[in-house]
Amino acid sequence: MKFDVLTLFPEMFDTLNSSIIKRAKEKNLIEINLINIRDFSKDKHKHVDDTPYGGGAGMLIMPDVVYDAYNSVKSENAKVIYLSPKGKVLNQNKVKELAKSQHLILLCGHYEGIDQRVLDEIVDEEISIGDYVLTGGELPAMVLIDSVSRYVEGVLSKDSTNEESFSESKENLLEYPEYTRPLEFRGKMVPDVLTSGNHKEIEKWRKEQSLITTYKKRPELLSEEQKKEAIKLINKK
Ligand code: 4GY
Repeated sequence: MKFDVLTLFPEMFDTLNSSIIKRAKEKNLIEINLINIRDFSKDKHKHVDDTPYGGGAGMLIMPDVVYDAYNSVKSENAKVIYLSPKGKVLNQNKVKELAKSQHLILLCGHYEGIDQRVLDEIVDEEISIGDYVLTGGELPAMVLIDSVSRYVEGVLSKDSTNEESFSESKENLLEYPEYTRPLEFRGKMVPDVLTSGNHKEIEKWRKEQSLITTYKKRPELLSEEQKKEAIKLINKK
């Protein structure tokens, strides 16, 4: 999977040189190319922005430089995504869908944004990572790269993809609580069932805990049926 990122601040993406994403790049499972929009400036002072027609605060990135940056990376099967608070809010289903693409071009705005004409010309999809305003599209682009890369074959261990299929795709529930050594921490014990060796019981307990956790923290994720079930489980204790 190839990500081409059009940005004025490529150095912000240094943070993708750690951990799982670093390893995915080293294994050539994903490729992340950073294209500095400033390299496509039309003047010797490397200007890329100008004041908005009609007045108002701040600067806008000019359309021609963005268009030329796009033309330097475009491909037949590429999907162009603009990260912006006006977009549809990203969720796990959208992440999975994007992971099927071979080539994503991520356009990052900064300052007051980008001239609308080039957005209308090249953008296939506008995506937001949540209803709040950032200083640029770079952090959202990194969020998208990170979340999508997890679905690229080989990036996660087989184990984690299996584990996940329960809480993410089977029922869309939150994760159950997990415990490791020591067996006792500040007077609190690890739940008995987890040390019982009874794998059927452990699976049942985890399923119940997922439902209870989701009910307590994010009840809006549950159907009426699931909420009734959660209440039953909570009263059982
Ligand atoms: N939220 N989700 C977001 C954002 C900042 C000016 C356009 C968000 O995706 N992007 O807040 N972006 C703005 C800054 C240019 C992007």
